[in-house]
Amino acid sequence: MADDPMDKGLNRNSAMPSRRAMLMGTSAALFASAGVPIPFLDKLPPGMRLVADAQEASGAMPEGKSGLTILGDRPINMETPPHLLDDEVTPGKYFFVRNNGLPPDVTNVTDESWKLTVDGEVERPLEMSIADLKREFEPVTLRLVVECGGNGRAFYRPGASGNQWTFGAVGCADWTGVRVKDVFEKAGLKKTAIYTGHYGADTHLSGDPSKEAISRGVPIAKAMDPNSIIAWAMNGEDIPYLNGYPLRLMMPGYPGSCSQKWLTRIWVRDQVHDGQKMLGHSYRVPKYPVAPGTEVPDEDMKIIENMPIKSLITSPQTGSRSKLGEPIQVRGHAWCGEGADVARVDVSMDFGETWSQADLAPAPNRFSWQRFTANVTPPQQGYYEIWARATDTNGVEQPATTPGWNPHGYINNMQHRIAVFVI
Ligand SMILES: Nc1nc2c(c(=O)[nH]1)N[C@H]1C(S)=C(S)[C@@H](COP(=O)(O)O)O[C@H]1N2
Ligand SMILES: [Mo]
Repeated sequence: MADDPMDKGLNRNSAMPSRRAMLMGTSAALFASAGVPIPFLDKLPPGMRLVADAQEASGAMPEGKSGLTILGDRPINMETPPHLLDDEVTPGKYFFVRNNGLPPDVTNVTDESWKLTVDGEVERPLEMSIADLKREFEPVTLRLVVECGGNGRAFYRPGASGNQWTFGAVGCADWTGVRVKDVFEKAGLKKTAIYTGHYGADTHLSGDPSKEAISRGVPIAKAMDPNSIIAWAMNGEDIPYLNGYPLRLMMPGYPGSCSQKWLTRIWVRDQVHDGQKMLGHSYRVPKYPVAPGTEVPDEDMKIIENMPIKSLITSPQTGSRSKLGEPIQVRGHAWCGEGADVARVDVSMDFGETWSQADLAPAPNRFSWQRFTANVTPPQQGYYEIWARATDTNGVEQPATTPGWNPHGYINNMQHRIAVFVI
């Protein structure tokens, strides 16, 4: 035989997995030895592995949450399996949770009792209840993405410490609140105002009350963006407890860490905020590309601002089956930070050899994710991977594998890949 199937990992007739399959990892070996063909295997770029089956959720699910994958319980961190993010608007029960400390006691909180302070470089420091916010400013509802800066950390090599987020530290909901800008205009920003510093009511893991769990900030221009809001509702209801009830900031397009939960204070600063997790290597990446594993000095790190172009396949669920000849409808979302919009999404079923353009629904407002849909019809039975690749209006597209390595594994916007079996 001229074309030796062993070389393609399609080892139908032997109990032994082919060498190529073994080199590519256990899943390929498994499929090949079980006699499942992998029709486009010869297109799989060298060094890439087949997608492993979906992770199962484990541990006790906190009240109000469902189906999430628990990464840790002190502090509690949970990500959402991609197929549970299929809704246009992520329901509260599926919204991921990223906590740096211990959530506050909010049992007796009311709209009158919860107070927000705005102070620092302002003419008139304010202390307002949620009732005051609702009364004094125009309410707005915006559909906004929250994505953790560390989403995708699990895929960097060498790995970084911290939560091993895969794809699901992201969600998109309808948030209702008031513009930070309107509140700042009431307080009157001084000319010296250049940055914000955010504080929440959660406590440091050590229990030390003088320490913050996290206190991040943004440049004043970002805070003054009309899409930056102080929100008291998510999807028309109270914000879920673990997502910041009763009040949180939303700084969409920036790493999720800028969207302070259980918000109690915005300190307007005359310098770049130096709160907990603003300095050192926290939420920072090297100013220049570095080789994987490089130790980067603090002064060569810069603060992450806009999040990169990204997409997620939310249907079908990875590992699912479909019938030969029936088109598979591929659905998902695409989003990006400031400075660009989503221009297009393409999908591939042959390990990135060829791509077809998906339909892209318009966004209801800036910083929402956008639905994409495409049909693919695999040509024969077997194992396939569906890959999605979003491109922004600057022509920047998602990389096939991890982008530039950085010490803490931030802003990984590599393409999402799912496995499907055609039977
Ligand atoms: N008060 C407070 N706000 C916080 C955090 C926190 O630990 N405490 N985590 C931040 C981080 S790192 C992220 S990614 C988002 C996650 O929002 P979510 O838990 O609602 O999904 O909240 C941010 N706001
Ligand atoms: Mo985060």
